Amino acid sequence: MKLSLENISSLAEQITCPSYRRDEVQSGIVHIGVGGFHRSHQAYYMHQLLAGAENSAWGICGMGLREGDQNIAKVLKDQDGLYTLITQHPDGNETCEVIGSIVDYIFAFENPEAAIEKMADPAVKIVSLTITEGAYNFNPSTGAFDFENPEVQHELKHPAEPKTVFGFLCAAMERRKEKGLAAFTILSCDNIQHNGDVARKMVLSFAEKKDAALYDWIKNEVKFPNSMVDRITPVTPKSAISFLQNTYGLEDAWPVVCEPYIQWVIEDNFSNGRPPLEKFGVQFVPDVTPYEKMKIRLLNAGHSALGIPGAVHGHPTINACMEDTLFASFMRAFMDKEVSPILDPVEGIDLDKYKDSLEDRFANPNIKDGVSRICSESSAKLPKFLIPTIQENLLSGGSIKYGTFILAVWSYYSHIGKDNNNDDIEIIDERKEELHQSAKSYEEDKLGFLRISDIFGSLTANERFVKHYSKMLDALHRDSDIHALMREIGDDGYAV
Ligand code: CS2
Repeated sequence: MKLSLENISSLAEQITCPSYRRDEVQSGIVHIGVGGFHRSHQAYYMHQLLAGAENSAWGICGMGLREGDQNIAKVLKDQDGLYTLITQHPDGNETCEVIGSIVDYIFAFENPEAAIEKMADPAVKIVSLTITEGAYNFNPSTGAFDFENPEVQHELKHPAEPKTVFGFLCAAMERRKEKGLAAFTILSCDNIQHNGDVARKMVLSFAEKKDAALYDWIKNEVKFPNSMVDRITPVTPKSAISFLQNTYGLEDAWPVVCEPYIQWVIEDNFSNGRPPLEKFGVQFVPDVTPYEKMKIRLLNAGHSALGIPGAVHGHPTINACMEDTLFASFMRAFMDKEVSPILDPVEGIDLDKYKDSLEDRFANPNIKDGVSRICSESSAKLPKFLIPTIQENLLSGGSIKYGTFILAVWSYYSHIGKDNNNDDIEIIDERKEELHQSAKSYEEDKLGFLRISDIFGSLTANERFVKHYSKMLDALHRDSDIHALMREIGDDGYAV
């Protein structure tokens, strides 16, 4: 039976379905970037909230700004916004639940006017974002907004034709301002430290170029809480679709698979009210900085520490990396020796236990999180997840060899594009060609890869870093033996 509103009462006999009247739910939230993560995380929290009485103002209207969002737009339209969330437990059990919190969806790429009008609806109180790390459009080494971006240039000249999140948000805020409406909150849910502050800085930079009065209005009225989000959500495997079909007779074209763990920590700083999410385990705190730094530098960088060497070694998934004891101990040593020393204490969190729990989560054999997802868009991720850790350790005189190894392997991976079985590595990165060209210059210039300064800053100027990096990259080019190098690094083959 096809997943749709019409079939929900029959489906409810087989599988848990929304218990609330979806036709009575209003969209108090517009969410830009409805990917797997949004559907396993925020939409799941809102689904729990909607099941409670008097919360019907907090449904979600999903929005897709990119051409590539057409698939999700079609699936959600065909299924009345419904989808199944499959939570995979480490013991092999799974929990399946139909989620109903996405009550509307606008494919903004095709219909920008409808998207702007929706965001200017008085019922909308929050616009939340999972637009990926790269879409914040800043130069990671200077932090400045990139006005060279051709899409940004286009939308500044033609405000009625927004392309990026900045064009859309500013057009909507302009309309709210004209109508005399209260501002919405802009809630970033991407893995960037100080994600709210970064979103604010970028939106204000764009608005300043557009219109001084709008700039002032945003500055005074719009709140941008920082938040830390967490739930591992792999790319949906085809097997999830057939599993639902075989187990429940349910036809869902795009379910979501995730782990049981879920966390959301938000600064309690909203422009126009917020849902009472604390009832569902969301933590509201005055300052999210220590939580987000801990999560991004340990979990996200830990993923890259496994995924990039894993891709070259030929491990398909993160749990396969964790089954390889050399990989698992490499990652733990990276966390213990290079990340823990630069973290601030986090109230109520025992760091060792947190790292233990990350190991368990990564090892969950039923998540099968592909290394290709982890390595995707590394050019946007590593300047946020890893490079600042290396820079901070260089300043303090701390260990850098584990982090440096990850960068050396990334360079080798971008250059050769083949794993140790001689199979092609699937590289997904907007800057793939540029990364390949600079990595390829290794023969003439060993540090060629690192000369992309907006990614690596001035790492090439640091002697200690350069010494380790060159030695590791040479070793990789000699025999690409990831295990041998991991062993050597662990055995103190590379002095601090
Ligand atoms: C991953 C994240 O993108 C990545 O490389 O580390 O998607 C990670 O799975 C989530 O942030 C978990 O909360």
